[in-house]
Amino acid sequence: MLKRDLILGTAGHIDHGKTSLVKALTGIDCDRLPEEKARGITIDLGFANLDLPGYRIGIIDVPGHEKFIKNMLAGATGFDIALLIVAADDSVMPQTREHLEILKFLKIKHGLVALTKCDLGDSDTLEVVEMEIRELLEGSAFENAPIIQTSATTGKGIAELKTKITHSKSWKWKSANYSRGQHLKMPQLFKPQQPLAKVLLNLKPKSQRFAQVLKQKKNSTFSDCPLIGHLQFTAMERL
Ligand SMILES: Nc1nc2c(ncn2[C@@H]2O[C@H](COP(=O)(O)OP(=O)(O)O)[C@@H](O)[C@H]2O)c(=O)[nH]1
Ligand SMILES: [Mg+2]
Repeated sequence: MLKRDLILGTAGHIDHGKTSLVKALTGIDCDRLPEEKARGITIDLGFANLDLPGYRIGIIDVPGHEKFIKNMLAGATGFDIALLIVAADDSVMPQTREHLEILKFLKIKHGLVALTKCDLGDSDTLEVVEMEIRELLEGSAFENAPIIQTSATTGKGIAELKTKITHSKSWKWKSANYSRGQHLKMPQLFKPQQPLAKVLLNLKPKSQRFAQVLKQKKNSTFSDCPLIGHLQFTAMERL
């Protein structure tokens, strides 16, 4: 049977263990830039993949630092499923909230929560942090998302997380090429700063079909967001 393609992306505050969790899930270190290695933080988007029964999951790992929020936004436009990450020893922090707001803005409906670094918290702490997460998610599409206790250090919860991704009813119905990116609205994402014609010149042949459609649109200009490139075209081609 053909595996279904889904993009899962991380979200959450810096140092909460996003990149470590992706590595624990896939064996892939998404921090590939020398500067990321030197500073020990994620700067640009990182990519990994995970084959699960029935699904081929592409993973996008985003930076949690507030300075790199544009990169996070760029990655998040391609998410089908968000993996919101909150560290047990730090709980909900500013970029946990900010990234959640971005997920809401992009109308991403599917998600899970990983409570990371559980090796650093006792059961009372974990319970309190889970309560804070539930409070944060109240009223959002992620209100009933599963919260999985994990530790990239001990391996706790990694198998359970894979199982939850595989068996979630929430996205099970999706066909192999279902339309992702319904949430992308040109006027919202692209500010009238750069003539679209210029951007079109740089498009890869793959995107030319969509470029034709864009040409007919009124708001055919691009924002100055450095990342809007390939990912958004890929997502928008599916509109
Ligand atoms: N004790 C413990 N430390 C962790 C765990 N996951 C990540 N870390 C550490 O937390 C720091 C930040 O992790 P990283 O994955 O880079 O966080 P990110 O900024 O959210 O991507 C690193 O020093 C990791 O070694 C965990 O499960 N347990
Ligand atoms: Mg990281």
